[in-house]
Amino acid sequence: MDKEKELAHLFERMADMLEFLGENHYRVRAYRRVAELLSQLGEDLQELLASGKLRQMHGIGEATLEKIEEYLRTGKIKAYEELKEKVPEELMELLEVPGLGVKTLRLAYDKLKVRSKEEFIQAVRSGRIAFLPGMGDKKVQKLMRGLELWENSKKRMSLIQAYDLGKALLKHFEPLKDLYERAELVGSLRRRKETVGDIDLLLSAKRENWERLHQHFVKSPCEEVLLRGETKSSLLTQEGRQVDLRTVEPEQWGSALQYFTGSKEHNVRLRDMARALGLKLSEYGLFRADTGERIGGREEEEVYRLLGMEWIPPELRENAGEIELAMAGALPRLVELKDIKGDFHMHSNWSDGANSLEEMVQACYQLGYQYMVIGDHSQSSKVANGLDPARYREQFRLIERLREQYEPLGFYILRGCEVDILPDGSLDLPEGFLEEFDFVVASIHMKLNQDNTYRILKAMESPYVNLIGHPTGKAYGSREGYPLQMDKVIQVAKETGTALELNTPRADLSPERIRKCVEAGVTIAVVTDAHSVRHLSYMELGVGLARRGWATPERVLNTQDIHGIRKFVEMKRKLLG
Ligand code: DGT
Ligand code: CA
Ligand code: CA
Ligand code: ZN
Repeated sequence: MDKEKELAHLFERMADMLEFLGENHYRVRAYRRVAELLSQLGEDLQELLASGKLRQMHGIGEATLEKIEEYLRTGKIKAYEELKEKVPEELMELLEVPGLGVKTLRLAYDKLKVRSKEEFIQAVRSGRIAFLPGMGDKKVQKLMRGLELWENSKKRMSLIQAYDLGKALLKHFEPLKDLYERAELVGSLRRRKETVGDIDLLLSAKRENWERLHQHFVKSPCEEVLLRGETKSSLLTQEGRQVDLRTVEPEQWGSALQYFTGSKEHNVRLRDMARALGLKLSEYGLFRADTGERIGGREEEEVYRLLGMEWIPPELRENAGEIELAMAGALPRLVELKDIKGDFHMHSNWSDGANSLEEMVQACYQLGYQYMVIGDHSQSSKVANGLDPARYREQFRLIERLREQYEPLGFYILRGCEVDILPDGSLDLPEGFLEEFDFVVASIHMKLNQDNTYRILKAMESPYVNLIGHPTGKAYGSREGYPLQMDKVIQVAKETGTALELNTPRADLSPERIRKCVEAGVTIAVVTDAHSVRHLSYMELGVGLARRGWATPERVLNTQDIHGIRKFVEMKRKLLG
């Protein structure tokens, strides 16, 4: 599909450039129409060309056909190359800025001698843009906001942000559920990538309903509608995030789901394999290359099966060895949300959480867990209202009372803490006191700019530390994490029977590092680090991140029942005590 896309983009660009040059608007419109047609063909371009169907499409004239053929033959379009000599192409990128049109751009070019993106942004920020005719205060402000949104949209969002946005989108479509068969968030969000560029929603529906679905989509609260088509629409949310909607026929569901889930690398590999089998795979289905006969595509499993492999979980689709294993029927059984029996890291309003301990307990129980560890901060974390031993003891009494209520229901509340690892590697609570907890998480919260390997190694030597919280110090969006000798951490974690944390909101522990832990036989714990009841439900994303690291149930502490957890704690105490 790549050629069609590139071509659509070229025609759109040419339309912009022609408009910029003051070309008559019928001609400009004709180019835009071609771009739109190309971006939603519904069939392979080469085939449409060969069969003569393209020629018959309304809006495709001789000159256009020539350009398309020229591009397919040479990879270039001469008319486009010529336009590029007359118009600074990079200025055209600015047309993505909400509220900025060709007219303003042209004025800035003529009157302010703006020749590049940077110069334009500079002209807006410095206020020079206000000298253009017709540029009132309101318009300048709108442009400033537009630029901000645009720059924001170039940044990637966190998995959690994307998930929340995606869920809201699915909800937006619920009232229309009679108009479509299936709906799924696809792209990097379905693959549970730790950062997401844009949100992709796929709907399968009868063709006669597409129009209404797209209509409903562009009516959702948004900043700007970027594209409104028959198969694809895009919009920019009020936070400046792009959302794409695609509609397909019910019988295309499987192949479209496969295609739009990606990754691109995985798809390219898969298409090559199809070709080697004499088949052709696209978002429209799986076809015989010679006769064009359609042999499948309604279900995703079917697509993989017809290519001679097991269905591959979306989190693994990065062309990182998963295809070979799927061919051999040897994919690992990955951890799943339904394997998860508890959460080890969360905060209540005893420290910096938003909800009471009672509320956190109730929420965990309702999630169907068998146990939970409450882990409020220790005393050194002053900003987080950390607890000293006296307050922890007070909390223990409350836990005692709650246990009377919950244990008969088969739900276990473990006394825990998130104890600070101090700069010298010692712990923020005395060993004698740590012994009173059922489960201890130890984390670094200060001096984040140095190699902190020694602190983590020392903390793991304590018989009472069961889990190293956010071991790499990574915080989404703000910090990359401190230098860390991961191999040493893995080795000592294994020797001491200490688990390493996969912290969901921070996406701490990259897939590569999880894979290393899994291979080394180190236990990881997936936690939500919830600071409110709502955060607890992000466990699903934590599990997704673990799956991206090929984590199997045996390697994930949360898959063990309460006896397993107690044994895990006891073993370490015996080993090092
Ligand atoms: P993102 O949005 O940057 O986090 O990453 P994705 O993977 O969601 O990428 P996106 O939104 O551009 O496209 C969604 C999926 O559609 C992508 O994972 C694979 C498929 N796709 C998009 N463009 C192409 C393409 O040019 N070639 C192939 N083979 N697949 C594509
Ligand atoms: Ca995407
Ligand atoms: Ca997209
Ligand atoms: Zn922490």
